[in-house]
Amino acid sequence: MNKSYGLLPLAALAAVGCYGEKTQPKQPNIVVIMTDDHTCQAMSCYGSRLLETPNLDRIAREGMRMDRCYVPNAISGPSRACIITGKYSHVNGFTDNSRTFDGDQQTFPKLLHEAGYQTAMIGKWHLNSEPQGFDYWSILEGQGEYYAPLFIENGEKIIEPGYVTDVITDKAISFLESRDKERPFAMLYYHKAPHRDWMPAQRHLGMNEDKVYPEPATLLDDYEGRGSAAREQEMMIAKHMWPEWDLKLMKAEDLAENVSDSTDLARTGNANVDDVSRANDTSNSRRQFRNAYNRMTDEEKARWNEAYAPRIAEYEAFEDSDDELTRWKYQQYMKDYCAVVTGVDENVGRLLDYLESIGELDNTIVIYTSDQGFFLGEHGWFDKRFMYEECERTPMLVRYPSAIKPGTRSKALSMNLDIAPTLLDYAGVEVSEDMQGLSLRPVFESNGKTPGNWRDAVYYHYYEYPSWHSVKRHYGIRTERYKLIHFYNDVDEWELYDLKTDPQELHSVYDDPAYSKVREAMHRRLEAMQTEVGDTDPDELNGEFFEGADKL
Ligand code: SGN
Ligand code: CA
Repeated sequence: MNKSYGLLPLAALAAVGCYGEKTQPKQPNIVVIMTDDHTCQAMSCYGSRLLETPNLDRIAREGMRMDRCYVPNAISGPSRACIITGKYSHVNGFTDNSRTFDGDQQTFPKLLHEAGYQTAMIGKWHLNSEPQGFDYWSILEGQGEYYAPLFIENGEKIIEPGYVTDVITDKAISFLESRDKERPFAMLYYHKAPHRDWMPAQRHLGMNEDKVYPEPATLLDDYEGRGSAAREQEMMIAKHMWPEWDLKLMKAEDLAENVSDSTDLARTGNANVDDVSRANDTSNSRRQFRNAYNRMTDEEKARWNEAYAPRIAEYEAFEDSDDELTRWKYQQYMKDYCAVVTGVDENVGRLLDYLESIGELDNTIVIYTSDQGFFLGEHGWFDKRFMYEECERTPMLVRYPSAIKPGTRSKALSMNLDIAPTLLDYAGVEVSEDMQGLSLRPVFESNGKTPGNWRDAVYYHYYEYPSWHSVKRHYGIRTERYKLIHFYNDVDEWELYDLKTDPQELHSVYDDPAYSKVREAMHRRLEAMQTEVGDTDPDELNGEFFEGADKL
């Protein structure tokens, strides 16, 4: 038996209602729930008007909702690497999705494992090297598939029948069932959903058919007031959302496995992004969707065809203006995205209920987060990558009743880099000096008040350009009120936003004389931050060949 558990019976350790150190078990269980591309705008506990997420809301109601949690690099692999190392991308080396994570470096699962935890990694890993430090791992290959997903399980490839969100949860529960009950566990339970192309589970097909979603005010944004990065991206619902892959506008007769209509090789690794940009290369759309669709069983396909037939008919009859088409596409996007989030919500509920049924829920730190936020039509966009609020900010809910008062909300500036030191802190494992995140323990244990000497700014650096969606490289800093961004590489442009007067980040005030003092102060703060985090030559990748182009 682990010695820290030997001291007191579990029931006594899981005291509710006291938020001090004394009542906490030395080694609580840990479950980090991560979704892919889920954003606060699609969670009812964050005030979403798009859908209800009762099980995620439960975590917020029984724990803490963090309102200002930011990622240092809003893209999958990099964000995941930041979480497990507690270090920025320029330090852990995983700057963009093409990299291969150096798994020999220190990570929090490894440290927990050494401290006696049983560790598991289940779902989307996306770090391109084998997981290290886990007793059990079962990961999706690359992005993974919604139906009949392929897993690599402790090194062996297996296709699992069913729907990915359900399968990941089944695996999580069976790991917990077969664990050594004498030792604490730390499980990374990482969903593929709701990543593009937003394929709902069978039971959710058509569930949002009659809904009309509120449109974001900036759905038809003209990008006035910002620089070339906002204008030149390729993530517009109007132009870059593909009819077949994204909107499922493909008829059964075109979907047969033996039909082939393109020689495009982008997904298999030979596309030259200089010739044709990915997001503009719609020849992928049909092939990708056909591949995804043909993972379904015949019964599943039949239900799918029935569910999407009305949408296809509507599209074929569409005669309205381009703006109306954008608005229509936005509605279809939301129907699918929200249905996929419902699948996540149900499965998170299933996992919470399971933990409760075995008596471990209150003795477990449950974190819910996403690898970044996402655009749900704001600025006319889908995808992420920008240092703008919708995706730099990520959801963060934490339930741990012996440290966190139920129903608290925190406005403290937090980062996903903080997850590693926080968990190590609660597990009683020393947090090494080179970890760059902060333990959130003082934030959790001050009933929603931001502790006095807490951080006053968060740093950001995005590198993946040229690549998917053509978002230019940029770095910057966000404080309570302002955001300073530098777009570099093929441009040299600064943006400054006053988040108090312009929360939607529509008008850069960088050249506004009224903000000259703020601008200077923000430049100074940015430089100090870059020194502090060790990103002292942030433009250094300038001109370096982007090795990711053929691997993403
Ligand atoms: C895929 C998607 C992109 C998406 C990246 C990165 N294209 O390449 O739209 O930006 O993943 O997403 S798709 O045609 O394959 O859907 S990330 O969350 O994994 O970083
Ligand atoms: Ca993602």
